[in-house]
Amino acid sequence: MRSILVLNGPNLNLLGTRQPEVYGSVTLDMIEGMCVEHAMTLGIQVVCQQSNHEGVLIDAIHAAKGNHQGIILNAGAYTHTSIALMDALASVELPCVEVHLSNIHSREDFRHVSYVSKIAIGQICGLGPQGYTMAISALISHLEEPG
Ligand code: CA2
Repeated sequence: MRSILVLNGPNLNLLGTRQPEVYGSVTLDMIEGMCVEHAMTLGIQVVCQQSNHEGVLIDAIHAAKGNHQGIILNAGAYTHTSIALMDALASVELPCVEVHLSNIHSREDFRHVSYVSKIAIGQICGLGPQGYTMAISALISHLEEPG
């Protein structure tokens, strides 16, 4: 069975508890539940992980090679800063769809830059939790018919 890693970065464990005006009221547990449910309808498996630590995220990306066929990544603020995460993504050569709950392009200038985008096959942002399930569908379509 195909397996996808859904990886979330720093502070996303706080979803639903603070700043609901920016990130909504849905918790990360709920988003992960949506991903698992959506994956079941597509006949695939998802494994969800979250870390606040750059090195742990890099290790998770490395470990995805051989265990998963693709990655859904919301790298949080590391999106805008981490060349190390970008290098890790490039090294594993797995298709990655970048997700953001908020529309990073309509926010502060520093959020307009994404190192993840340099490697990702595509980006979904501004659509809230639904972006994750859309990303799973997009990744599966890509695996079935790349290009
Ligand atoms: O919109 C997104 O998904 C972001 O990746 C979220 C990151 C932000 O740095 C990116 O620019 C866009 C921040 C996640 C912080 O999440 C919180 C949730 C609740 C309370 C505080 C922070």
